Amino acid sequence: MRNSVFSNCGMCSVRCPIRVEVSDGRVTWIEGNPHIPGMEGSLCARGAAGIALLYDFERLQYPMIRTGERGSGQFKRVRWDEAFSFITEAIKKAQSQYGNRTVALLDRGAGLFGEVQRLIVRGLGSPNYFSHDDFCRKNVDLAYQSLLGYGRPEISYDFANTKHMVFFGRNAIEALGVREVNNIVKGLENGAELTYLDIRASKTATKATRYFQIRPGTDYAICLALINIILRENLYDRDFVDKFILGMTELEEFVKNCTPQWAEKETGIPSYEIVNFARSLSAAKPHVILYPGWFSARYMDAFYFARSVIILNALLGSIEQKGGLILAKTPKEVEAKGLNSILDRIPAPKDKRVEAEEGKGFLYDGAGHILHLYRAIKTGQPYPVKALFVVRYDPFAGIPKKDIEQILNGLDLLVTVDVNYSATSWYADVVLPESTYLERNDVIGLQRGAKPSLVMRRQAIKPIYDTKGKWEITKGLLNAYGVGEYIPYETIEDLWNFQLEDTGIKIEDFNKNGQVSLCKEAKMYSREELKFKTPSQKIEILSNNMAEREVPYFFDHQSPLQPKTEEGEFRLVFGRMAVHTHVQTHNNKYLNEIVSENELWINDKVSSQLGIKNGDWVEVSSGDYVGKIKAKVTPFIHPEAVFMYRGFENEVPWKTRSFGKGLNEGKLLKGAFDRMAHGSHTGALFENFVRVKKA
Ligand SMILES: Nc1nc2c(c(=O)[nH]1)N[C@H]1C(S)=C(S)[C@@H](COP(=O)(O)OP(=O)(O)OC[C@H]3O[C@@H](n4cnc5c(=O)[nH]c(N)nc54)[C@H](O)[C@@H]3O)O[C@H]1N2
Ligand SMILES: Nc1nc2c(c(=O)[nH]1)N[C@H]1C(S)=C(S)[C@@H](COP(=O)(O)OP(=O)(O)OC[C@H]3O[C@@H](n4cnc5c(=O)[nH]c(N)nc54)[C@H](O)[C@@H]3O)O[C@H]1N2
Ligand code: SF4
Ligand SMILES: [Mo]
Repeated sequence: MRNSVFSNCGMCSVRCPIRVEVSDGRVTWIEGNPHIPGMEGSLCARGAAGIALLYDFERLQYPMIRTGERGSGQFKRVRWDEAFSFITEAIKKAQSQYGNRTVALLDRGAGLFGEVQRLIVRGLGSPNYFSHDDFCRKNVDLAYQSLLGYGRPEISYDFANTKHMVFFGRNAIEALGVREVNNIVKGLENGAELTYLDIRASKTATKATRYFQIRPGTDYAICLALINIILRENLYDRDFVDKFILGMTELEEFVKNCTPQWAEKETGIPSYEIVNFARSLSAAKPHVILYPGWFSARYMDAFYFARSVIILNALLGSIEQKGGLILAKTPKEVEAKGLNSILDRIPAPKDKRVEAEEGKGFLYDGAGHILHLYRAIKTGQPYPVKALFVVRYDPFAGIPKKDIEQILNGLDLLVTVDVNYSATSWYADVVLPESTYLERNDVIGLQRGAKPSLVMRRQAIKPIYDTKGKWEITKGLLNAYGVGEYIPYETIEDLWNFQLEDTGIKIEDFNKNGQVSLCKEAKMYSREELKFKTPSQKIEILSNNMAEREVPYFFDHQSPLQPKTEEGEFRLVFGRMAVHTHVQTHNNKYLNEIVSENELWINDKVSSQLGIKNGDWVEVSSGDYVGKIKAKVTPFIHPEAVFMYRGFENEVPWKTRSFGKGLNEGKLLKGAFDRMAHGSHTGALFENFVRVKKA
């Protein structure tokens, strides 16, 4: 028997709509959902390799409790009820000593189906929900919130209709989401320009109209210069600026010395190029997109950099504009009723989150700051966090051993919920195996955008091993803890029906293609109707929110430290590759066959001074850690930096295909997990220097 299931990919957090073919109970084919615009049947390599994850013997198969020392890899198989009671007992013990708030949950991210993870922590009476965003998109998110009152997930980019797109190290062609890439390509085919700035020529550079090899850590300087030129030469959209932007006088004053000549010294990009760039942006306005990036936890000034990019969009009038940035509409704004929230059924805890106890000078939101969480675990300040759940996230795969040890020393209980043998699971006290995305149902999610829709991830086949879906794990945990009434649903259909109550939408409505739109046409506001979600309903350069948290509105660009390259010192930079998702796919049978090791990109001129040739083994060191990797000598990287693709050198022997292959960039990040970026307290992962020498 053969049937088709519409669902969502789970091989990365983009969650592309997919069609899954099942023949005689086996998944035989996955493709992009042909009914969804932008997908048109396409899928990336990782999405296609979902079948290899499903049928992988080297993934989690049953719940486990640790029996040996942490890190010994000794576990015993247990029943689910045993695992839940063990966890409950440990949590009650910790809470009786330190209060309910001593429990925290660290989540890869809320995303489409993320409400469930929040239920665990709230159900256990703690406010301490954290997402991984601090090492990913948080600066962009906080910057959008400060200026527009909208968060990053509420902004979409109309690449297909733009005239000029600008990517600052946004390597969209490799670090990809399928729909986004398809739309970028459509835009290029329609004649759009692409200006790309990166310290190295990535695959995206090969598609660019204009590529600038920028000096690492200086994107903020070029943005300030662009603002300077746009204001000085009156290149902005006066109508938009007059209607919406508050703080123009202060902005003008702030950028007055940020001339193109000054920016040339900082960035290495000729001043006339910067001037021409500003003029070409203005010529294409308002159909321009300056993309403030996705992974933005790179440099100490990343929050202010993200603000400057959003300000540039505003000056060019590209917000809520065809071919520009588009604001998400709530169900109410499109005259529909949204999903009922399960979270709202659970009383909000009265305790304050960890960082809410940490005074002012930085922004935060409901997804917390990981670095504050780590500090609370390590030092007990502002209060002890003793029990940690880590869900769909593998933080220990990307940080130095010493940081792992300090975190473990502070914890009485570490529980992981994963599908794979993650590095973090290796050290956990209890490991809870989730069913893969092809074997489970998830709660219904809201896909935001100008045309919001509801999305359902459906089980294609029954779980192969003794694993559960996230909502079942949550229900089991809360039951064992004695608060089962928070999730009173016996089946996923009961839960979906609760979510859909009064929406006029039924479960069967998802049968056709897996999604239900909440309106017929995309909704866009005209400039007469447009209001922002800030207190003033305008774009607040002088942000009320920042004033309240005592965060300065402006921040001077600081020239980045110069490594002594002649002595083999470099800034360490890393990124994603098209065929892998971070760490999680390196052991995937298909993807591992395609790429199983990384190399170190190093500039050809510098490498010749150091006697390093293409293909040589080199030693890369940071503090007392030394790793080995092969050199890729190339003119296509800035001389101050070395680069590697991330996530290699898996240390968990359970995963035999990827064990020990390549080099892990995370081990080289000494001190990075104690460093907090200006204004946002996010990570700043590219502020590390390493030594490179021939091995
Ligand atoms: N295939 C694949 N796609 C993915 C992911 C994945 O794991 N695999 N992960 C997803 C996730 S979670 C994220 S956060 C996004 C990340 O999306 P991106 O941020 O686009 O991806 P990265 O690979 O981190 O890109 C980093 C680029 O920044 C450059 N860079 C370093 N320093 C500077 C600098 O000072 N200035 C400029 N202009 N560039 C600099 C690096 O050379 C590199 O090319 O990708 C998403 N998409
Ligand atoms: N050193 C270093 N640190 C980084 C980065 C870096 O480049 N280098 N990048 C930062 C960024 S931008 C990001 S987004 C993060 C990414 O870091 P991670 O989120 O840790 O990266 P992934 O490899 O995607 O791992 C996610 C975990 O989720 C598990 N998983 C996959 N599918 C499922 C599922 O369906 N259910 C459950 N329960 N688990 C699942 C995987 O097995 C894996 O253990 O790292 C951040 N930190
Ligand atoms: S971008 Fe690729 S891996 Fe990510 S959800 Fe889409 S198909 Fe899956
Ligand atoms: Mo990310």
